[in-house]
Amino acid sequence: MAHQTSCGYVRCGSSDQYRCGLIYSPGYPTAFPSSVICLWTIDGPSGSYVSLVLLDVDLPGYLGGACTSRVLQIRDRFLTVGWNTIHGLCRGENEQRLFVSSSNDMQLAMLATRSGGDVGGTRGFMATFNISTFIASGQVQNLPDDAGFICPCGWHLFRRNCYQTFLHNVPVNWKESDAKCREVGANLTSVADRQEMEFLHLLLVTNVVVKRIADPKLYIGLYDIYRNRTFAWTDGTPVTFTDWSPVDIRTGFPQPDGADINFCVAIVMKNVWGTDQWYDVACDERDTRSFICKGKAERVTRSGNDV
Ligand SMILES: [Ca+2]
Repeated sequence: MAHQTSCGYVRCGSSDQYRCGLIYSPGYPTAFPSSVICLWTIDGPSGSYVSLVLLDVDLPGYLGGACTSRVLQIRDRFLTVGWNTIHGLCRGENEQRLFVSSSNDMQLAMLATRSGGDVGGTRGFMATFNISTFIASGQVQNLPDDAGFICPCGWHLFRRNCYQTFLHNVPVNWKESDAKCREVGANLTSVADRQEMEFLHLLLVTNVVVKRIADPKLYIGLYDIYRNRTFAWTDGTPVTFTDWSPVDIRTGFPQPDGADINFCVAIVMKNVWGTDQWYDVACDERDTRSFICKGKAERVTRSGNDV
């Protein structure tokens, strides 16, 4: 890894809480070195994500018309999963291109060696980045409707309901997680609309990504009642909103796909910036310890009956 002084890097904002910056190859745009190995890690606060725009790319990775080495690599990861190269460039791209990280960090690697290609006459690259956090489209805290309602310790109040993510000591299947919620007088959560989903997403960013007190796969109360993609909530509320993942990376199919007897539903977090992470999953599989319960909040009475 090269020293930061030799790899171009400018941050903006105060030094302890920078939120944006500029990254460029050594000598950009005039003097690309014959050999350079640089690694930049953009590291935002836990729960944030990184947006990177490649503004100008002109690299020496081509030799005789063929791509000989991925000179510039963009790497992403989520939670403890290792770095995954999501894009590699040999030379340049005509259009400016945006990359968004799954969670709070992103890596850029520059691996240009003299044998790797035609070094002469290239500018290198320049990119800008911004660090952001997920912002709900509406208010999700201190709602007027919630005045006078309370939740059990550790549960989260939203529109007169209480929510909590659980981390069971051993993996559970969907039905077992449903029973665990009922044991505490709740149900697996239903989600009535976008606002409730955004409230839940913020809870998941905190509990799954920042505090790590829940697994990234969490069962919710939706299930395929007739096994023909007719979905219902276990708490009996009508299905008025869904937030299916547009694609399952493993199968390539948009969700719900009914694959592998997928008759139950889980939120499988793969990034912090999008709520649309619902998957239909196998009901009997025990590959997560987590689920989300939702119960009615308690009204606090002035007479002191509940105190
Ligand atoms: Ca599925």
